[in-house]
Amino acid sequence: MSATATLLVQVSDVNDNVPKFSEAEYQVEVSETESVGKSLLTLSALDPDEGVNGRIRYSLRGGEGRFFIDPVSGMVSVAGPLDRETKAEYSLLVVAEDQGRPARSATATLLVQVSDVNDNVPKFSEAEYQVEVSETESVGKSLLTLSALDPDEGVNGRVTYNIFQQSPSSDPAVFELDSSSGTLRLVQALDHNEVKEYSLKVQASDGGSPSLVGNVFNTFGERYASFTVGMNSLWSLPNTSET
Ligand SMILES: [Ca+2]
Ligand SMILES: [Ca+2]
Ligand SMILES: [Ca+2]
Ligand SMILES: [Ca+2]
Repeated sequence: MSATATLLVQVSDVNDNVPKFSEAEYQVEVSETESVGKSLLTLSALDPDEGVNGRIRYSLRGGEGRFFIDPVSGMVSVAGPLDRETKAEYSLLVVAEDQGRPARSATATLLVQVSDVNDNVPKFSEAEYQVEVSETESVGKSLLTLSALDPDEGVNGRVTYNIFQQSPSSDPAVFELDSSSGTLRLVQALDHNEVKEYSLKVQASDGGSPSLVGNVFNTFGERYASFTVGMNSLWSLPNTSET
């Protein structure tokens, strides 16, 4: 008599493979005005093990909640508002972990560069400047240097100045504003009998396209520097005895 029996030998998979990213470091650029939910790139790691031993789940470390990775697909997207002026670069750690027991994991670096958008209007250091000038002040004299700040990058933050409005008006010009330095100069002799006070509206524009300037939206008061030039009367001095 003999009997046969079938012996089934099952070779069970051992979680002996660590997930492997296609790159050690990934880079991506995103505009600072990109909307939440926008997909940036898909990261992928491979794990040749079977079943749960090869089933990868992705996660992110760092990034201050501004980025999200889909745990299954590895797609990275924007999860919060960005501002290049606050933070221009994020370095995140991406983790790929299989579901074996124990689990094995690998990491890669994801560098996110936040690119600039011209989203800041030049802002004057003061809402109003005042200067008093003697009517005998010599032509060519620098009266004041205005300064407006614009934290954007490159031309988006390069400020130029001009006189937007002057009251009362004058022809030829009494004042000249250096467009790049913001220095206001006297270019005509003053006469206190004619005009006692000039009021200038000065504008600061950046070099972005389109350029952001202060002449359209009155609600942003800080875009203007209302500029008053008051003149001393020197009537009490000798040689200015008119009237
Ligand atoms: Ca594995
Ligand atoms: Ca910004
Ligand atoms: Ca700007
Ligand atoms: Ca900006």
